[in-house]
Amino acid sequence: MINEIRVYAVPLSAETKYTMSSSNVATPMSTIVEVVDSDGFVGYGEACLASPQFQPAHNDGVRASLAVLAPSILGLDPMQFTVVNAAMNRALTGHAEGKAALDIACWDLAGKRLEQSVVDMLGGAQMDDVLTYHVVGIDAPDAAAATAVRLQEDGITRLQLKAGGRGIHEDIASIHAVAEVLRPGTDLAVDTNRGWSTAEAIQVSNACRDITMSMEQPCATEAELHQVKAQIVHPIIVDESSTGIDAVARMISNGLADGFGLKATRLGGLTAMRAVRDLCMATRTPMSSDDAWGGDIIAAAGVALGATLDPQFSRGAWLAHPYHQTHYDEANGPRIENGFATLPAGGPGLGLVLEAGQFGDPVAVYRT
Ligand code: 0XW
Ligand code: MG
Repeated sequence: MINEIRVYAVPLSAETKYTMSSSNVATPMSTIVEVVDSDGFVGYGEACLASPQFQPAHNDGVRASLAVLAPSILGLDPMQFTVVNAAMNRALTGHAEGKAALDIACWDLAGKRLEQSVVDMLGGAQMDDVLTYHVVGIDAPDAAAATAVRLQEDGITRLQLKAGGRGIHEDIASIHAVAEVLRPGTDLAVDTNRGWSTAEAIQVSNACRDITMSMEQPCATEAELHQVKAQIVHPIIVDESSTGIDAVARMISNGLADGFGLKATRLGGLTAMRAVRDLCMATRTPMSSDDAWGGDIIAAAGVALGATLDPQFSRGAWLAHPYHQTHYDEANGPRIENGFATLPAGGPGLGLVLEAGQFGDPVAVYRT
């Protein structure tokens, strides 16, 4: 049974400039949880929001939510994910990010108990190395194109160009500049992180009608996405509006979503991601397995889930470490080579080797 939960705060500064329509990423404080059971097995989970503007949650709030969530699962069997999640949902409405950190730690711990990898517990890998996608930030057209060239030289075949938060003529110029340097086989998504009005989204789509690309979360709300859907020529990928399995099911069945950008921390962890994955795969709906920001723990969870996707319906995984260059496990933390992320090979669970005390003093400790 779970008898101790320790919480750590770890800064993960963006060393490479990282820009979105709503915000620039500065120094997000990642929340790491260490869940210990009565036999001394330890599991790790993590949640980290890129910026307070990105989605309705923030990093101090994650740690505040744990003051309610952690005590609610003390004494429970960490292998019983359904029971653990039900207890957290009874204790606190919402706050999926704190729930995700604890849920992921339970998967890691359960894997160590079972001597199985989280990938195998999720059903097994359909890819050994996981396709990744990379961001081209908000920039002048020539600078954005230069980044796109460099990323493709590094073997990247999936680009996410950020847009929004400035005049749409600048966005349109950057989209055209990047499109001109795309190699055959490179996929382009233009992501405004909720940045355009409906009129702007329609204008951009029309101005880029000859470009093969998708539009990721072009507007802020599901209602606005519906409004633009009939008037744009590009597929819609839903990111910020995919807040839970109910929203995902609705947007698949009403035809709004052509694909999803999914994050374990927004959905509530690997248990929730597994359910949404099964829904997406059963309905042949492409999805990515990424997260807002974070280190090796959330990356290992994202890559594990990403490896289990049917390759035809995988939009890839996104990892933050190329931007903050921090590894918790230098040897096993997921690496990207030639556009693919490796699965951590450090043993069962998430496959990372983490040491007690490596994250400094806990900011909170909860005990039975
Ligand atoms: C590229 N991401 C997965 C990471 C950022 O924090 C935001 C995000 C997205 O697709 O919006
Ligand atoms: Mg997005």
